[in-house]
Amino acid sequence: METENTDQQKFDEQVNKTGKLVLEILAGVGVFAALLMSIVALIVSADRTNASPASSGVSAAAKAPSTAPTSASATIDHVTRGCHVLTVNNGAQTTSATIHLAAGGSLQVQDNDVMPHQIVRVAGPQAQFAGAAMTHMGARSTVTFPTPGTYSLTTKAGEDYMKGIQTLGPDNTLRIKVIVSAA
Ligand SMILES: [Cu+2]
Repeated sequence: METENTDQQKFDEQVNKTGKLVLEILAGVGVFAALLMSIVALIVSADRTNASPASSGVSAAAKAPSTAPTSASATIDHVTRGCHVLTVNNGAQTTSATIHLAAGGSLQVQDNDVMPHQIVRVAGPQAQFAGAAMTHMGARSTVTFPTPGTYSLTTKAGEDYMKGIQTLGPDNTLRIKVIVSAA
């Protein structure tokens, strides 16, 4: 009996231990699972909190790489030597200018010269011209650049509006290079 009892007790103890162990494992798994879930929940919520400014930032970020402006202005002015020069964005007078724009951006040109100028594209993607033939002093044209790329523009000058205008040297050829980056 005594041994039987002991055996029984041992068996019971063993069952208890095993049972406890199983319970402990289950509890452990449960705690682990709960931890895992809360970690997942944290990650998800972290992602969401990151995502909302990021997703609203995406459009801004997509536009951000292109810090290029969406518009530029140039004037064609009369000078004695070479007859005409360019002034871009109120900068220095030049015969050859480089302009940076974002895709979809536009360049407005005003012809203040004593002769007409027609603005033409000599290289690069297709550009949209409005009022390209500037046929009076103060005439304006707008060139819009829909796609990224490098556009080369020049002007075809016409005859002086009035007689007797003296200039020195051959007439300048005006060149405008427009580098258009993705919007
Ligand atoms: Cu001129």
